[in-house]
Amino acid sequence: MAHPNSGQRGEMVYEYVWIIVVVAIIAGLSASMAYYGFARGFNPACKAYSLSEYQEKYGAFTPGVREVGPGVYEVNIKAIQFTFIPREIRLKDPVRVVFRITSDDVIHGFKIAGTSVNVMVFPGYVAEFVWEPPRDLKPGEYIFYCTEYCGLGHDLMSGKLIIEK
Ligand SMILES: [Cu+2]
Repeated sequence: MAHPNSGQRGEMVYEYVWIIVVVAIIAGLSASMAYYGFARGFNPACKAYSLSEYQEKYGAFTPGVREVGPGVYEVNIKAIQFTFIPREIRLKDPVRVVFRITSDDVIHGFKIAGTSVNVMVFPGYVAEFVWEPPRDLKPGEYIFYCTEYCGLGHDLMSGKLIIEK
C-alpha cells in the first residue's frame, strides 16, 4: 500500500522550500563570515609564525621585557615544562604591549587572569599579539598561567604580571 501522502504535490513543495531555507541560511552565514574576514579584516588578534621566521627577522629569541617607547613594551616569553621565562613581568603605565611567546617543548597556554589575554603556544612557533590594557586597569599583580595540560607540573606553571602606575 502506498504512503498516504505519496503523490501529493503539496507535500513535495514543503520539502523544496525547506531545502532552499537551509541552503540560504548556510550561504548567508558563510557570506557574512567571508565579508567580515576578508573585506573588514576582523581576524583573530593573534598571529603565529615559525621560530625560524622570527630569527630571520629579529635574531635569537631572547626572553625579557623591553620598553621601546613611553608605555610601549615588547615582552618575549619562553614557555617550558614547567615554567615561564621570565616569571615576573613588570610594566609601568603600559599603553601598548607586544607579546611574543614561544615554547621549547610541548603545547602550552598563556592566560593573564582578569584580562582578555589568552593564547595557545606551539613548540617551534611564535604567538604574537598586541595587548592594549584598558585605561581603567588597576595597578597591582595579575597572575598568568598555562591553560593547556602539559605534563605533571602543569599546575606549577604560573608567573605574575605587575602593573605600576
Ligand atoms: Cu601547562
